[in-house]
This record gives sequence, structure tokens and C-alpha cells, in this order.
Amino acid sequence: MRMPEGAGEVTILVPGKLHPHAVSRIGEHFKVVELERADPALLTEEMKQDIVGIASSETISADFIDALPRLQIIANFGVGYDAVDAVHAGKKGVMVTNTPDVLTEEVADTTIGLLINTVRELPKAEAYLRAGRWRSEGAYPYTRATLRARSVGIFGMGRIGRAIARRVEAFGLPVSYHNRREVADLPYAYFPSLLALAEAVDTLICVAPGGAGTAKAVNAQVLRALGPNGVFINVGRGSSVDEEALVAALRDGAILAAGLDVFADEPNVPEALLGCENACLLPHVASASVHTRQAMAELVAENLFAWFSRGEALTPVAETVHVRAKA
Ligand code: NAP
Ligand code: 8YV
Repeated sequence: MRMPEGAGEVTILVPGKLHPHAVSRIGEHFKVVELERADPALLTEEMKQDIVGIASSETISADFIDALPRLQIIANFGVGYDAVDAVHAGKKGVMVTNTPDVLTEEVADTTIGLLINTVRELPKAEAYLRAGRWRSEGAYPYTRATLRARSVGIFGMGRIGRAIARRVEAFGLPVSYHNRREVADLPYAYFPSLLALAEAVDTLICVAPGGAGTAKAVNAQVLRALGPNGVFINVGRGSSVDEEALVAALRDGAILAAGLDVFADEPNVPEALLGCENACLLPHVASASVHTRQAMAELVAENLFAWFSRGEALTPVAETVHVRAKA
């Protein structure tokens, strides 16, 4: 990378924890300032004057953006950027970038793993073996659920949704989906509402973004529509689900099982969900391999390099595509 004159003056704030590869790559070209969290009250006057970029996987609020008068870019670690007030950033002329594509196949792989674990109870079967119960009690009971004869609906047929759909097709299962807009080049059935999709399938995979547009979209009615053989998988965002309704549906048999990688208030998983035997729970690991997290970290740094060396963002989010670098 060729940096312009004075590029050494560029100060990038890293609030909270960030992947170490991102921090060290950014530090090769810019001054890195670390802060406990993205809280305006923690900013010194010097920080307010110096900071022109943020690299983060934290919540970045409108107040925090407003507290940094020279801020030009927020490079989010993760494709989902619901924790960043991107609308406000766009209004203030601040670019926001995310990390699409580099994690798509990994997240799709994990989703299929979570689906199979949920349906065929593999984590519970392994726990049974390790507890010596195979030897003492005999074979693990047959699973009530199977992937066979299932019909899969995808809520959020974007990059990751499509990668999941390709895998589901390879398992011989029909795929349909719901987005706000139908996707022109897809062979899958489109449903203009989430409820209509849930009524048509027995297995719902949520991989939609979080935020106001999807808040608690997967509610009691949607879950009930899946039916008593229903399986719900969430790798999108926990905010897209009414967790109380999900617990009720799991407890009273409105659906058969759920597999969740994401929760409304991470890392706090509700006790009621922990108590559901028919829920398979993962600690937000869908992209969490060394390989994929390294690629995400690299893309965070590359976005900052591209912005400060030639005024371009590699992967701008929709709300800030109009933002131009200041001359
Ligand atoms: P993407 O390509 O932007 O796809 C998102 C899809 O959701 C789009 O097809 C979009 O279609 C649809 N959508 C957006 N808002 C909607 C709404 N209100 N109602 C219905 N559909 C809506 O994003 P991606 O790369 O596939 O990533 C998707 C999400 O997965 C991320 O935002 C993130 O939350 C989650 N994720 C989770 C993990 C994890 O570790 N668990 C890892 C990566 C990503 P329309 O615009 O037509 O509605
Ligand atoms: C990240 C994710 O691990 O990309 C996303 O949207 O949810 C995960 O891949 C997470 O954002 C890290 O903060």
C-alpha cells in the first residue's frame, strides 16, 4: 500500500476488543488508540481532535459519532452492522464498512451443522456416550426429528442465505424464502411475508440482519405456523426473535426444536432457554474459525487503508454508499 504524505498522522480508535490481526495491521500504517468501550464520556480532548477512523465490533451510537468531529470512517468487524448507527453516520458524512463475503461459506457451513445437531441431537448423543450411558443403558434413543422430508424456508436470502440454500438443495430438500424484495435469478419459491413462508415450511432458518426492520419478526404466530414438527434455526441476530415466545413454543410443543447461534442480549442467554432440552445453543460461533476471522480482520484493515490512501471504501454499507472522502 502506498500512503500519502502525512498518513502517519492518521489516528484510528479501537474501542473494546478487536481481533489482534486487525489491530496489528492497522498499526503498521496508522496510530492506534485503544479505549475500554465506545463511550463518549471516556474520550479525552486530544482523542476528539485526533481520531479520524474507528475499527470495531462494538456498539457505535449516534452520540459517539457526534463526539468525534473529525471522524471519517467506521470499519465494522462483522458483516452485520446493526450495532453501528449507520443511518446517522450517513447523515454526518461518515463512511461505514463491514466484512461481507469473506465469511459467507463458513457461516453457511456452521448453519448446516447447527441444523443437523438440532434435528439429530448429536451434541446430546455425544454427551450420552461420554457419560458412560451407552455402556450402562444401551443405545441412544432414536431422534424424534429427521432432516428427511423437511421443507426449508430461509428468512434473509442474501449472500449467506444463498450459500445455505445451495447446501440445503444438496441434501435433497426444497427451499423457499422471504426477503422484502423477490430475488430475480433464484429458482426458489418467494413468499412476500414471513408468516406466509412459515405456513409453507416446517423448518425456518433466520439469517436476516438485525435492527428495527426485523425486530422480533419471528414471533409466536410465525413459530406456531411451522407446526408441531417445526424446527427454527437462527444464525442472523437474536433481536429478530421474540425469545419469550420461542421458549413458550419449545415448552408447549408448538414447535419441535430450535438451534440458536445468536441471542438478544449476548452473552446473556435466558435461563428459560438454557432449560429447554429441545434447544441446541451455540455461543455466536458461526464465523469463528481462525481462517475466517483472520480474513475478516484483514478486510477491516484494508477498508481503512483504501479510504485513507485513495478515498475509497472496499465494502461500504448501503446507508453510506453516498459518502465521499473529504478532499
Ligand atoms: P445480506 O447479503 O445483506 O443479506 C441479508 C438479506 O436479508 C437480504 O437478502 C435482504 O433482502 C434480507 N432482509 C433485510 N432486511 C429484511 C427485512 N426487514 N425483512 C426481510 N428480509 C430482509 O447479508 P449476509 O451477508 O447474508 O448476512 C446476513 C446477516 O447474517 C448479517 O446481517 C448478520 O446479522 C448475520 N450473520 C451472523 C453471523 C453469526 O456469526 N451468527 C455471521 C455472519 C452474519 P431485502 O433487502 O430484499 O429485504
Ligand atoms: C462476527 C457476525 O463474529 O459478521 C457478523 O455479522 O455476527 C459474526 O461474524 C461478529 O459480528 C463479531 O463481532
